[in-house]
Amino acid sequence: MSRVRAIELRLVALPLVRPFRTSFGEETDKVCILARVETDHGVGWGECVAGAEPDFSEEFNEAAWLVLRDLLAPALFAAGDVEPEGVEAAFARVRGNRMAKATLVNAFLDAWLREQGRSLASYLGAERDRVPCGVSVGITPTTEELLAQVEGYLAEGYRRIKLKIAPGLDVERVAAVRRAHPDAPLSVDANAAYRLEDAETLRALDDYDLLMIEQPLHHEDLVEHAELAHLVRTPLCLDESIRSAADARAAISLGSCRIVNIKQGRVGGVLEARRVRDVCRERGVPVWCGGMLETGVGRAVNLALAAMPGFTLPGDTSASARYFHEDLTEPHVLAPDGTMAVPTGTGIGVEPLPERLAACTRRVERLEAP
Ligand code: SMG
Ligand code: MG
Repeated sequence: MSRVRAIELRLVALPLVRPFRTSFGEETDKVCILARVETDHGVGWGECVAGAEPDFSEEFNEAAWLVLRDLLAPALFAAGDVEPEGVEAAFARVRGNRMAKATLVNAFLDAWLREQGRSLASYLGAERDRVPCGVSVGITPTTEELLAQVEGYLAEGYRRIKLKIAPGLDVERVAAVRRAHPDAPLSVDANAAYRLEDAETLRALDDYDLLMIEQPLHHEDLVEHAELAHLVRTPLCLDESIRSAADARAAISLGSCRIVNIKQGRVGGVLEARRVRDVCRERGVPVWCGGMLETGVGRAVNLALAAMPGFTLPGDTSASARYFHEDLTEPHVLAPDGTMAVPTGTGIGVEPLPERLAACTRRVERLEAP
């Protein structure tokens, strides 16, 4: 049991090594909230995966800041002595806002595990000390540039390449990459950009031996995903649609997907992420660990998650160098065999480096228990 005494919220901004374009927009900087939780026994860090705009999800930084400051922090202070599940219970009165909740669930868990001298990976029952990694390639201005990026990532050792697609920037691009790399493990991610009427285009992707099509349709269209699953051969994977273990149960029961992308930050933290994994595992559905361009803080959490049994496909757990010239933490490094080390230190196993943190901080607010 631990009691939270203070929470520091911090908005940070780090330039990305290259712009990241998806079907819904382009980012040139990673801007996110970090929370530093102080308990009566120690300190823990959490990263919020919300972005600057409500595009990937309804949540976005300014709204998440308000929810964290005015609702979740007071609820956590009022909860008194708690264990990690108690943090989730303290937040139950607030509907949704899972990205904001994940920030404090994970930060509390980090502090709690550090106090016990235990790593997150061991707490989650991780069975591997290294995980195979994939990489997500944004939409590029030209096909040539896409081919150059894919070439580079394969040369670095990445075990799976995910191509972002959007209507009009799909079949030809995928065909070009497949021609250049006949045996590379490839997948695509549409970030909800298509409609069921686009089934012909999506069916055309069947010719390119893709591991999956990720989130082709709207995030609320589980039934339409199930219909689409009958029209394409390539397995469908859901990302935005899965916000909880209950969502995973519904999607699998309906036949909306055959694979699930688990992002702990999207589902309310690592505890719920583990429940999503459990639901999928009981039903024989493979899962993999998604990414939200996290800094080294969130990425450490993702690596621990990806090391759990059931995570049978390479995740979007790429190296620090894929995202940043300088990460906030010591860098996560890809080995030539396409694997990365799961942090072994206590808690999440990493901490922001004070000078980097200071350099990229845009705003800080300290909240104290009454
Ligand atoms: O962390 O490597 C990463 C990014 C992986 O493509 C990625 N994430 O829909 O899966 C997804 C996207 C969402 C990112 S939007 C900021
Ligand atoms: Mg996705």
